[in-house]
Amino acid sequence: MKITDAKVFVGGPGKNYVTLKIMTDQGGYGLGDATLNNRETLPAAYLRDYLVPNLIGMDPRNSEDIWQFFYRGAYFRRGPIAMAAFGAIDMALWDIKGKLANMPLYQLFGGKSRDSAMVYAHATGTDLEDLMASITRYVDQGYEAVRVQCGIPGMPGSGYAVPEEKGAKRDYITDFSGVRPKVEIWDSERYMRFMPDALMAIRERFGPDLKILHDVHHRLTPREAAAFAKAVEPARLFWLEDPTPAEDQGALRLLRQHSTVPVAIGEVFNSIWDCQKLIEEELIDFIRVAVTYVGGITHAKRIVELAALHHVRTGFHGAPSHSPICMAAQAHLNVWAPNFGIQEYLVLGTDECDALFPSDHRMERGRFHVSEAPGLGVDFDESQAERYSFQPGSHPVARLEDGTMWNY
Ligand code: CS2
Ligand code: MG
Repeated sequence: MKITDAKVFVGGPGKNYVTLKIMTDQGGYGLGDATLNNRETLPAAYLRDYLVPNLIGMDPRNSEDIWQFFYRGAYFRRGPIAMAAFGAIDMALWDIKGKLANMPLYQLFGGKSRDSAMVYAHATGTDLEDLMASITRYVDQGYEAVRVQCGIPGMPGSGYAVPEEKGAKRDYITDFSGVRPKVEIWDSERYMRFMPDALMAIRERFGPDLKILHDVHHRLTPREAAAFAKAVEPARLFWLEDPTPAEDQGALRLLRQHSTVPVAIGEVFNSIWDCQKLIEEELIDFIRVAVTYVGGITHAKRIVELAALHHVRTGFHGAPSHSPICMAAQAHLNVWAPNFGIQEYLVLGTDECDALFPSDHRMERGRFHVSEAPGLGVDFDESQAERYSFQPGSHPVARLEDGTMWNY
């Protein structure tokens, strides 16, 4: 069996999805997602210029060897661009394998450990009352878990993932007015003064059962993060996400000495080496890698298995930047993984997105139900894809009030 061709598409409804389609000499095909938020054309170029020409003629069933060939063969290893490109290939090869076996992918991993996967939604508010209203909307829809982000009084620009107007949503932070980012202002002191009481007020309003998550988006120093984690303990969070800059794996030691708040980190990681220390030293409780950014299912599974040895559960990244192909790969891992924790999932399944990526995966009352179709269980409609093209966009950047650049 041989790979005969592979095509790369960039575009989608309000997003720049990077979709890879690998064709075989037996008429079948597999799909992969290489979307790297706000840098989408780069994994697409890596695929088109270097990886696809090498893929032609390879046996698509040898997904492990193909992964090693690209990873080791590049010599200059890792990094988000390369790993997203390898990730798309790996997903597509698993998709082909599942279709050959005529089984949904989770069966090839070891079957189901659960019927569906708990997901969390994003509640956002310009102020606490606005946030409470947003949480209520999700609780009423049956969600058991909600990430809460709130505007900070006195902070111009308000804070990470906060909407501009009351009642508005801010799920997707990319601004498509061009590649020059808008500037948001950050003030750790004001944030640390306000947020612990706000989280406690949410706990009191919604009672003991709601799973409350909060994302610091890498903005505190290790000492500040330790103090913050201690201060939010009474709110009994499900997790505190990215309290410190993710590249410093040692930064969480101080937090661990001062607090038992569950910690989640990893959405910016590209490999097992980025989280090895965090997992082996048991400095985290949830690993948040995305299947796309860590080189696909082959490498993500290795991370999940290392995590399982150290009581670390999964909480895969599910920002709307990932296409339904990545979300499908994660859905299969979620129903299999013995150490599944939760899945981030933003309901952005607009009609256009469903038309571009038809599937039987379904979300119901805060739970994701995996499709029983062979392979990944998601398709790609090329005639729909013709409607879209790359749109330049950017994240905002963060600066302190005096102008100093900070972590977005
Ligand atoms: C966020 C992301 O989902 C999350 O937890 O931290 O939305 C992140 O800001 C984006 O993926 C950046 O592209
Ligand atoms: Mg996050």
